[in-house]
Amino acid sequence: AAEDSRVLAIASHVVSGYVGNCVTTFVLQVMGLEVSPLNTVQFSNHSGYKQTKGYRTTGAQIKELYEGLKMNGNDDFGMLLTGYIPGAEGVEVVGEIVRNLKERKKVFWLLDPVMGDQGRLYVADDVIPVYKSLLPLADLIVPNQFEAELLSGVKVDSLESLSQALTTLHQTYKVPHVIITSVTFGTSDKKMECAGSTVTSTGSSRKFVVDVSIIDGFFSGTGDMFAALTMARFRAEAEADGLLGTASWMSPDGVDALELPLARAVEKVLGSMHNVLLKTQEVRDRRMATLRAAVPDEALEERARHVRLTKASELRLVQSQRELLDPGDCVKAARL
Ligand code: PXL
Repeated sequence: AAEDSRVLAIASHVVSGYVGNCVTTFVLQVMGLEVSPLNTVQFSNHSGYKQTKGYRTTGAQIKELYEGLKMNGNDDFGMLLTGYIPGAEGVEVVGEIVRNLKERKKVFWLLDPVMGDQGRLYVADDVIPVYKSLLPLADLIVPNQFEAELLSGVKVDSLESLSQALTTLHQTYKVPHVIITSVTFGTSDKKMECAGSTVTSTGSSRKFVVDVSIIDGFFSGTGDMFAALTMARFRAEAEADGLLGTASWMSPDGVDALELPLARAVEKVLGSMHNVLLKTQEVRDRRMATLRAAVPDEALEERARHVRLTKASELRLVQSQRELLDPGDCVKAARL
């Protein structure tokens, strides 16, 4: 049904550039889904620039916007995608919204528990217990390595501990689908792992892992691109398997890990992301060559040098519509 393809996207907004809902909205629309962005912050640009202006949406303001949606019957969402929410009261309100939506109809919640990366927290400490309390409401969570460790208590430093973290996340929070999006074991700077799993009706899980090649540079918004593409691709694969009307799009018992809709979706997501990032890198390198020919790095203050590189590294989403739509077939999952 048409309304099942409407997505409520709760994440940040930037006036210039691409992170949060600026990524999610474009990606989901290109993929043919209706999206309603509810912005948790409005900043001039993302935090990678190291200088920014703007303001946060309060918990009360998020609630007010949701009340307005309900008032006009514009709350008929089939899916909910949540990303960066800066404070605990905002996360609590999002929990109330999810409960309210799920009481009335089946809604699929893809929760990106945005808390930090590479050992560093970028939300307030008190956000962690709130996310932990809400995880049992989620259908799919997409933590990065740091967030997966924080939520599971498992130190992820090998394929075995990666598999254990997936099991622990399923068992602790009763989440049917989990993807740990970017894992490095410190042994290579060329490769990372993306691992996922779905629980079966008997409670065990089937797991897969994908090798991802790292593209040099620093890109913001890649987690948001991953979540939005995963929403669109997982929905399409679940629909192909006739699972859309079922609880959490759960596959029947006995499906091989590599035949899971989640695994097929992740292969396509990572295929597209690789090609979007290659294009982004190419454009960045061309721009930087031009900029440096006019004004060499040495002629600039450190801050100006950083800002121009950060700007040149913005995701080239508008230029990558083909890459989003055509994932190629180079990325293959393996059983974990
Ligand atoms: O997901 C990346 C992101 C989201 N929202 C804001 C950000 C960033 C990354 O820099 O600054 C506001």
